[in-house]
Amino acid sequence: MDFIKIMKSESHQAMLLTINKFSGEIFMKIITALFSIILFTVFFTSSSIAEETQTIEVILDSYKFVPEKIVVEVNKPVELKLKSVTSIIPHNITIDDPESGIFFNEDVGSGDKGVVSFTPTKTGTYEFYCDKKNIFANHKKKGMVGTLEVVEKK
Ligand SMILES: [Cu+2]
Repeated sequence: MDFIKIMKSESHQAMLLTINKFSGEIFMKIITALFSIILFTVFFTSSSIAEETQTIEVILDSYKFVPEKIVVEVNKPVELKLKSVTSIIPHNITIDDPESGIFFNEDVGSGDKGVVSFTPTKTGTYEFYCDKKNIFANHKKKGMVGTLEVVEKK
């Protein structure tokens, strides 16, 4: 009799253990699913914000900008990531057209980086240039000029 009782209680415990293990697995699955949903949401929200900003890398060299021509869409934020590749000469990027939301004057030291952010509000073609000049060189006259074209949204 005792033996049967022990057997019964053992199988009961084993069953409880199985139930615990099973609910533990379900719990982990729910947690994993929730975590995936959160990751998914964060990823898509951030990528849609990233899509809104037009990010362009602009290299400042002596005496040129690469690329020379930048095309962006109107009424969408623009971020110019500036990177100087010179070892001595500091440069700059300038546009002054407040009416169209495009105005900045950013110095970039040799080998340095910088960022310029703006939102163009009018389509058109704008000239950007380096405003550095000294007795040796007028950077704009030496060819440190580029074109920003603001076009309608696609
Ligand atoms: Cu310059």
